[in-house]
Amino acid sequence: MSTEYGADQIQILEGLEAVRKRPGMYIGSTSSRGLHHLVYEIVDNSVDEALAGYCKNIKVTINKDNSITVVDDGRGIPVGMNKKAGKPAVEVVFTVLHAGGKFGGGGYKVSGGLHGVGASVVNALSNWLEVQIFHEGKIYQQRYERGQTMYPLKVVGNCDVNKSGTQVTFSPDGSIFEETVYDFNTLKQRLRETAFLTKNLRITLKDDREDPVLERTFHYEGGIKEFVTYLNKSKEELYPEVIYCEGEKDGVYVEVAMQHNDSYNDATYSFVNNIITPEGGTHLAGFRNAITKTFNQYARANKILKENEQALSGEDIREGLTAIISIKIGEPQFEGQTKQKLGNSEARGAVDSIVSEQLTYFLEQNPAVAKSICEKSLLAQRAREAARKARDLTRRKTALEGMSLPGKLADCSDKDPKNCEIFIVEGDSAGGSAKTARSRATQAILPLRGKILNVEKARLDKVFSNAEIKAMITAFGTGIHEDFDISKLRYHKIIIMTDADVDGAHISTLMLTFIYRFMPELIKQGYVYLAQPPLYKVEKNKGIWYAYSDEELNKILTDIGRDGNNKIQRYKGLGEMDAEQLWETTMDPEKRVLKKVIFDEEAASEIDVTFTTLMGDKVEPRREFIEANAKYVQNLDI
Ligand code: TSJ
Repeated sequence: MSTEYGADQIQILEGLEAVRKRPGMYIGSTSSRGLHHLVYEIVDNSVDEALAGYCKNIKVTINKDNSITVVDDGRGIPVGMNKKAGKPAVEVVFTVLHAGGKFGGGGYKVSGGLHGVGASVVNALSNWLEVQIFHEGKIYQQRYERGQTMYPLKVVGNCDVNKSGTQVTFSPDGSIFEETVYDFNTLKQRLRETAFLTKNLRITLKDDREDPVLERTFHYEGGIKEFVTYLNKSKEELYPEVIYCEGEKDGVYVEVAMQHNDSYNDATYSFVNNIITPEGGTHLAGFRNAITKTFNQYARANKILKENEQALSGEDIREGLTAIISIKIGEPQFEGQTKQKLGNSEARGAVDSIVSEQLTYFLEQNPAVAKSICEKSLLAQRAREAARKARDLTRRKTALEGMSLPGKLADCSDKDPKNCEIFIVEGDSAGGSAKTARSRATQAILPLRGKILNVEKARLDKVFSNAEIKAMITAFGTGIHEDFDISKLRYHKIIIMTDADVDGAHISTLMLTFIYRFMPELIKQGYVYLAQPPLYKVEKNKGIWYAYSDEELNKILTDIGRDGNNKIQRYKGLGEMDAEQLWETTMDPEKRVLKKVIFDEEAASEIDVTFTTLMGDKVEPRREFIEANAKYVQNLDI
C-alpha cells in the first residue's frame, strides 16, 4: 500500500465504487448494449480530438480475449501534473468521475451523450485497463484494475518524436456484464455512423478473433452527404443531387444533407454532437419548419401551387425524404422523460435560418429538382386526402356498427389485454390447427392468407384498402399513425407465427415491416414476438423430442444415441403439425420459446437500411446483403 494516497484518494475510490455498485445508472444497462457502450465512451474521446482538429485516424480492435483496444493519432491525453488533484491529468481522466474534458482543448466538447460519462466509468467497469500515451518521443503507461491505479504513470519506452496519440485497452468485468462477447456488426454499424458524422475521419475496426482477421475501414470525405447516399442505396433517388446546407449561427454549427427517393417514408435522423436524438427537439423542429416554408414559397412563386390551392403540409414534403441533421453545440440541454430531446432554442433558429436561406438558393439554381420534389409532394397531398376520406368512412362505419372485428379472427374470451395474446398465423390450414389448439380464454388467432402487402412499396391509400392489413389493424384495436392509441391495444402479446423456412421468414419480415412503419410503438414497448416452431421431431422407442435448431438436434441425438432406430422428421411448415403438436411445441405458454422483437433507437438508421434492402425494389443491394449475412440465414432452408 502506498502512503501517498490521502483522503482525496479514498473519496475517488468511493466514486468509482459507486459506478460498480450501480452500473446501470452510468452506462444504461449491463446487457450487451451496455457492453458495447463502453467502446463508444472511449471512442468518443478520440472523436472529440478529431473535432478539435488534431486526430485523423482511430483504430478499434476486438482482441482474441474480447478486450478492446482503441488507438488514435491525436495529441495524447496530457501527462502533466494536475495541480488540484495532485496527479497526472491522464490519471484524473481515468479515476475521477465526470473528469472528462475538463481541461484545455478547443472546438466542441461532446458532452451531449446519453451517458456521456466517459473514461472513468469504463475503467470502473473493467477488470483491467491500460493506457499508453505517445508524446514527444516517449511512451507513457499506466494500468488500473477494477478502477484502482496499479502504479504511478511511468515512461516505458521511446517513440518517434513526431508520433503522438493515445492507446487504451480494456477488458470488461464479467462479474458486472451479463455478456462479455463483442459483436463485430454492432460495433461496425455504430463506427460507420460516427465516420459519416465526422467528415474525413478514418475509423478502422478489426476483429482479431476471426481467422482470417476481419477488418473494415470507414472514411467519408463527403460526411453526412455520403450518409444520405448510403441510406438511399436500396431506393430509387428522385434526383441525383444530395442537397447540402452548412453554416454557423449563435454558437450552433449546422449541417444538413437531404435527398428524396420514390418511397413513402420519412427517414430523417437528427444528431447533436454526433449523438443521435431519437426524439428530435429544437434542431429537428427548425429543419421541418424551414423545408415546409421554403417549398411552399417556391411552389407558390412558380405557380406549381395555384393561389386557391391548399398549402403543402410538412408530411407531404417529407414523403420519401432521407435527411440527416447534425448540429454541434457548446452546451446542449436535453429535455423530456428520457432526456433525449434537444431543448436549446437557439438551435431551432440556427437550423431554420441556415436551411431556409441555402435551400431557397439551391431550388433557384436547380429548377428541375425543385419541380420533381414539389410534384411528389402534390401527389402525396392527394393520396393523403384520399386516405383521409377512406379512413373517415371506416370511422363513421365503426361509429354506426360498433367495433366490428374481422371475420377470420377467432378472438379470446378474456377481455383484459394484459392476459391476452394474438397469434398472427400464416395460411388458413395452420390457422385451423392453431384455432383448435389454442387456449380459448387468452389466445386469439388471426389467420392471414398468403403474402401480405409490402408496405415498403405502397402508398397510404393502397395500404388502407388491403384486407390483411385492415384485419390486423382492427384486431389490434390501436388505430395507426395520428390515430394510434396504445391504451386501446387489445392484446399485450402480438405473436407472429410462420413456417421455419425462407418463405416464413419473408412473411414475418413483411409483417414486421408493416408494424415497424405504421405502429412502431408496439415494438418499442415490447409487445411484438416471434413464435419459434421446432425444426425437427425425433422419435425413438415411443419417446418424442423436438429440436429448435441444428445444434439442438445434434445434442438430442448424442444424448439418446445415434443407432439408426431414430426416426427424424424435418418440419417443412406449421401445417405438418397437428393441433396437439402445435400446442405443445409452439403455443403452450408453459413450454414454448418466444423471441421478443426489440427496437434499438440508436440503430434506427441501420434498421431502416435493412428493411429497405430486404423489401425494396433494387436487387443488387439485396443480393449483397444476403451474401454478407449468409451465415445467419443458411440454416433457414436445408
Ligand atoms: F479518455 C480516454 F481515455 F477515454 C481516451 C482519450 C481514450 C482514447 C483512445 C483517446 C483519448 C484522447 C484524448 N485522445 N486524444 C485526447 N486528447 C486530449 O485529451 C487532449 C490533448 C491535449 C489537450 C490540450 O489542450 O493540449 C487537450 C486534450 C483534451
